[in-house]
Amino acid sequence: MSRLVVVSNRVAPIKEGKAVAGGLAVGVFDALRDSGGVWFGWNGEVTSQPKLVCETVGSITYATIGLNKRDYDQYYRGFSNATLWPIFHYRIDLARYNRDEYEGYRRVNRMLAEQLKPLLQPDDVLWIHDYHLIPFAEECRQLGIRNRIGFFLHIPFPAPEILTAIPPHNELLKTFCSYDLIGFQTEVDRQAFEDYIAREVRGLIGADNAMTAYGHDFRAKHYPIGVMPDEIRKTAESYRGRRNMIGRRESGEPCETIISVDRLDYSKGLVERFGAYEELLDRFPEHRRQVQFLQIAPTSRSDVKTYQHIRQQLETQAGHINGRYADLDWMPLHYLNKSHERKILMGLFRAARIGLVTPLRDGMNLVAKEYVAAQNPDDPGVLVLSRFAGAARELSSAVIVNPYDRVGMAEALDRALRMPLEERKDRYESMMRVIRQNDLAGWRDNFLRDLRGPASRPVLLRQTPARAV
Ligand code: ADQ
Repeated sequence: MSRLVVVSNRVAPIKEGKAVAGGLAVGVFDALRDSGGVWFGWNGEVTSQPKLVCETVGSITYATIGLNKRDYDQYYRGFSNATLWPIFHYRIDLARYNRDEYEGYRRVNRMLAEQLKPLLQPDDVLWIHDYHLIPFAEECRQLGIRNRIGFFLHIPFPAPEILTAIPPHNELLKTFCSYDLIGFQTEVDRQAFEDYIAREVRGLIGADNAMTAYGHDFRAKHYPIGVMPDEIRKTAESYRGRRNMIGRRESGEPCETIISVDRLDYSKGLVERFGAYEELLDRFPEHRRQVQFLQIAPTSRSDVKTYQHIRQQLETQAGHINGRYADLDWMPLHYLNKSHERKILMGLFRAARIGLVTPLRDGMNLVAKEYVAAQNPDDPGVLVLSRFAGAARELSSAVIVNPYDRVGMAEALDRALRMPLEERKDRYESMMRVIRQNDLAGWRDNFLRDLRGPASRPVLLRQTPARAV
């Protein structure tokens, strides 16, 4: 079978057993470990003389390179994280556009394609990940690379009305169509992409997920990313460490735990979530001293301005909630910015009565699936899940909430805290069926099978007139 070459913005400094924050890193690492191959991308360092370094650990060769300061500012901090990330998460209000940054983004994609070219073998299959690398295939094609190239978007794909706020959207989407296969998390994302192709560029939409646009034939399909449920359950069962801090107050009296684990990001809805928890304590005084909320949120992108702002906001809110409600032997909110080892997280998930996952927008959200997979089947906790997480499309047996509805979320938490065992089990079993069906191996295998499969020319089904842009 042909070798797999994975390209992602960041190649995590992963050695077996090390903590990994970030869903992409977890998914890709597990996929490559099983099949072997090359993982190529940025090593996370900013340096004046970037140099490609190859290191083989187990079955994976890590080929990494640094970025110079200008590239880091324009490609990473700029166009990727201050333009694409907010807009793809429906936050036009937080986005900025700067033409130099866009040019830096294109330049780094070109440089990365040039660096990768000498490492490639003719029958390698390339799998490119996420929004930092949308033009990567186009750059490869211009260098004469003819390998199959697929792309998976881990974040949402916005509706055309939102996407067109990016001034060079047309040029950007033109490069997107150079892939042989484009994967999305949900059917909603794929449909938004199809709408753009059909309405904005008069592309052709064919049967079997085939499309033609800008003179390229490709497929676009959804592949919901999953987790490895058996491994999670085993890890969660075997973890004995700090679990005692959960489920008890300092005095030793029982206390239910609500847990949330996210990268500290405005798309994850932490501010709204803290507000909902305060509302719960306010509106349902019977839960005071009976419940604690553990929010683990390691900082990310802390040199991007909007991230500094949300961090300050959360510190103020956490101080306010604890100042208002805490007692000598009860801390209502534990707010930790530290990253944690996976086995600790899984153990904490299992011990917590509620998994509270309430992003304002999220491509999928692996924490939601991990929380469910970590539960004890005989006494499972309850997943409270935002309707705006991709995971809500699959996990419809969670308690689904709207993260903009503070009182509605407080009521959902109250309901989850009171939920009888039989209902908890029913919901858990139904979610586990889906999690098993669409696990991480399935996600990878389905994507790679389609990428390696025959390319087909699209059959015209519908073509709509172009709109004025
Ligand atoms: P992320 O936005 O990073 O990923 P998510 O899907 O929740 O979000 O993945 C986070 C992963 O990192 C989980 O596996 C979690 O266990 C781990 N993690 C989080 N906090 C941690 C901590 N403190 N310590 C250790 N590990 C931690 C992007 C998209 C998502 C999409 C994923 C995968 O934004 O929507 O689900 O990619 O495609």
